[in-house]
Amino acid sequence: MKLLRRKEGPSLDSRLAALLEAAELAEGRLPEEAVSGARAVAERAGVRRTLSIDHTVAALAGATGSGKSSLYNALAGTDLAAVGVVRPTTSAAQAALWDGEGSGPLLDWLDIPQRHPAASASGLSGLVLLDLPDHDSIQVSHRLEVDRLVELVDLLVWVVDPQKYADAALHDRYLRPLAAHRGVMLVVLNQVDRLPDSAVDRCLRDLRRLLDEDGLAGVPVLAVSARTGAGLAELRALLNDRVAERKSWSTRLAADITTAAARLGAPEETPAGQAMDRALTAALCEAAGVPLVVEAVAKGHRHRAVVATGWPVTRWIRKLRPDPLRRLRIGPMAPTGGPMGGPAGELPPGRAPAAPSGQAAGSSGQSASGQVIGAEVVGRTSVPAASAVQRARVETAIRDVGEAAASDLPGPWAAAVRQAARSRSRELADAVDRVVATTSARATRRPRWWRAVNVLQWLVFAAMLAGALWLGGLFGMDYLRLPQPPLPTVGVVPWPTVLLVGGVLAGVLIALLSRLAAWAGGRRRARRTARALRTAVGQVGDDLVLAPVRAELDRYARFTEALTRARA
Ligand SMILES: Nc1nc2c(ncn2[C@@H]2O[C@H](COP(=O)(O)OP(=O)(O)OP(=O)(O)O)[C@@H](O)[C@H]2O)c(=O)[nH]1
Ligand SMILES: [Mg+2]
Repeated sequence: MKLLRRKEGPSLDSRLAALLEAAELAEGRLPEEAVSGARAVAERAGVRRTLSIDHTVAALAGATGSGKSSLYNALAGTDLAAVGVVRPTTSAAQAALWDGEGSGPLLDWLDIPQRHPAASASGLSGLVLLDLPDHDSIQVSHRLEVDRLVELVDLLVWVVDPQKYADAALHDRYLRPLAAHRGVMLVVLNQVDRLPDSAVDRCLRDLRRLLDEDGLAGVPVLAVSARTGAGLAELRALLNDRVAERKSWSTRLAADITTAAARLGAPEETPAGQAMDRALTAALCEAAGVPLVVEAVAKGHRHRAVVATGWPVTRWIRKLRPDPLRRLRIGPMAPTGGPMGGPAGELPPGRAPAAPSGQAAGSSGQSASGQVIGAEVVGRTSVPAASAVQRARVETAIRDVGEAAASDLPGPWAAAVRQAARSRSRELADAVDRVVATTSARATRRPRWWRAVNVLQWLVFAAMLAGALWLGGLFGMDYLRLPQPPLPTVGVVPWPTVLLVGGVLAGVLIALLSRLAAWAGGRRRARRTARALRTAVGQVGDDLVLAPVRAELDRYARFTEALTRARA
């Protein structure tokens, strides 16, 4: 008769490893008692397996007066335990040993100093039978002792009597929570000699029904009498089977793992991460002043084009005006190489706050915390700080990312995911500003044709100057009434006039054409920069918001995977 069959499946080792892994991953996410409970199970299992597995520890547990000690004596074949009329009688657990050699360390671990060899020679070799105090005791120490040992023993024999078998204390506190341990449980209805024969069956049926309701279907129930010895042979045979199998210890540990894993949660499908990055990128771009920067890229390009290719006579006027992009401290001339980091004071792109520590000390008007409002700081662009509305939009986008990712997760994990979305938001302002500075600085590269046009402008300017000087010379000679030298002409127009007027017209024309080209070029650059900025800012959002969320989702996926392995 093999009532106790261990399911084929992953080994205890791999299930234990999986449970520990799940506990580790759940650390800080799930209630501490569930996590530490799982760790305790793993630890207990680790110890139990190093102790004698040739011995099976069975505990007689039950209410006071149910007859545990009487049954213990009956099985042991000698009066080892005191049986009393004054309740409760047994106050400390004691052990009866059948071939107890080598069980010392096991009993030390169980912390049971009272050990006696059993007198009966009726098989049961390897059984360590414990007589426990009562679980429903008025003595708290009894209850604690029972609870401690119920957690450790290999086999639980619940002893009930016809009066108290339906006791709520037994069913609510012990039997139902131990439903996963039904493979290592027996229930003994003792004192059946006190019932008329017809009532025994009725009593057994009722007890069976209660046990089924507790989730303990399949747990053997035996009717015995410690006094008359009725049913004791069956009980002995059942115990003998379990002891001979030498499997109760591992079945018990497996049930412990199942219970601990269930306390950690049910493994669920990991939801697919949803892409909320579009809204986040848009909000970050707005807050970082990307539209402003893009406009400045176009204007800056035109500005520099005019300075480089404009008519030399008038281009200096343009030089007096500042470069729109450099005014934002963006570009190769801007000190972008400086220290960029530093703590961002507020949530999203409050540019301007955060002074790198180096500057914080020197400048005036800065608080001790290093917050500088409105001050220009080397290494940061001077794009105006994000407005409250823009910051709120970023916060909303971050929250949406967290909510979307957390939507299908169980409570504590959802909270962890939401927290992950926010975890690095303080770094966003700095990081976004940095990529805005570096990405848009690339738009300040000067096209090669500017240089060619510039050379051409100066050649035309030289021709114009030559014409002017030539005409000036002719004017001077005329003034001094000197004879006029012969004048070369183009058609009827003299050469110096051609040079002067042609130079002016050509210079202005070249400047106008260049301006047209620069206008188109500026637009092209602005478009390209806008794209590059969206990509770069999107990457920052990905690194600082989505990546932590992905990491947490991945952690949850690994957790459920470990939990599934632990439960197998
Ligand atoms: N009629 C009858 N009386 C029994 C039987 N088993 C035990 N008793 C009596 O019930 C009383 C209690 O028995 P114990 O063995 O001390 O009960 P216990 O469960 O060890 O009680 P605690 O140590 O207080 O938890 C004693 O008077 C026993 O003689 C039985 O099978 N039939
Ligand atoms: Mg007793």
